[in-house]
Amino acid sequence: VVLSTSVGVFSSPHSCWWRRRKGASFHVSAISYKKFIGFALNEAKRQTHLVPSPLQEQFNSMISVDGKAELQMLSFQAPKIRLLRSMSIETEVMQVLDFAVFPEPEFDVPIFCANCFSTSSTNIVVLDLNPLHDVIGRRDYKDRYYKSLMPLGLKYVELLPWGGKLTSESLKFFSPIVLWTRFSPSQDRFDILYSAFMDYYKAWFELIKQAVGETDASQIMSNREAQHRYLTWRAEKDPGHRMLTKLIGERSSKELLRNFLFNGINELGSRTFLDYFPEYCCEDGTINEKRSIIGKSFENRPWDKRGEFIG
Ligand code: BLA
Repeated sequence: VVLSTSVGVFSSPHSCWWRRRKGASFHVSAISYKKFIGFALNEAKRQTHLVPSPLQEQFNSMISVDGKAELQMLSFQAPKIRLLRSMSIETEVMQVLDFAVFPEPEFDVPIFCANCFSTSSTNIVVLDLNPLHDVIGRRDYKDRYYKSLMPLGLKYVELLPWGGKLTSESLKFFSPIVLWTRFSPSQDRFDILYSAFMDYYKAWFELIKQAVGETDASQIMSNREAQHRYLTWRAEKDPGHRMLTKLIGERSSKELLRNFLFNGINELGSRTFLDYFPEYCCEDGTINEKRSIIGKSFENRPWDKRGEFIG
């Protein structure tokens, strides 16, 4: 099963039929994130010893309720890597990529995060090495992982402008090099996005390669809790939920979110969403369904060129 899926992924970079020919206009239906996945798996295989995750058997491929969309899931593990997983969705009108790599709790290395949502009218993208710990309060952590990456971030920040206001709570999960952008379909932008994806991914592998595993139990615990908090946030409030529920129904979508996309929720900790984010508690003790309590903010990029938070 893994093989057949991978073959599909790997065959696509060789058949770049969508590539721009001189004078040809850009057809949105031609967008595909398959080459992103193909690159990511090849690069990971070059860098480390990937083996299929036990999750692969359960989460492989799904067809949407209306029969029009296929969801493809791939998952692996490797030394230092708890989970490397991908979900892509392709329909006639929409293409989605949700790609993430989570380190083992011995490492406080950031989480690789690429989320792209494309239709014929827009592309919504978050590409980042999401910090595990607070980069606004903990300068040591920020400097350790992001100082040397600022030039890379700045290069793409100029090419992929800030996407405008967003759920304010999301910001503490983002790093000073986050690429949060929206753009209308264009081959040039799509090429820039692919290049950014490759560069950020390679940068992430550099970080994990150099990282030395923590041996102090309380540090490991703190990494574990930080990752659990991140997973808990995304499994509950990620902007893709509504679309996933529409595609595969509420039950399957919950299952996909908790057991595949944000796997680790049941293993890395036992605190609940409301333990981490009590401001979402309704009077009757349930979780407020709003995505944001504070509201949307940050019309402009809230970091300066040195990566200082100015929001
Ligand atoms: C929109 N996706 C967004 C937005 C963000 C993200 C910031 C803008 C809306 C907002 O402000 O919340 C992405 N937010 C993230 C990420 C983190 C975060 C990656 O906090 C990490 C910490 N997006 C997906 C998938 C789908 C998807 C899988 O990743 C669909 C299956 C869809 N994202 C999607 C859609 C929108 C969106 C439809 C626009 C709708 C909206 O603004 O709510």
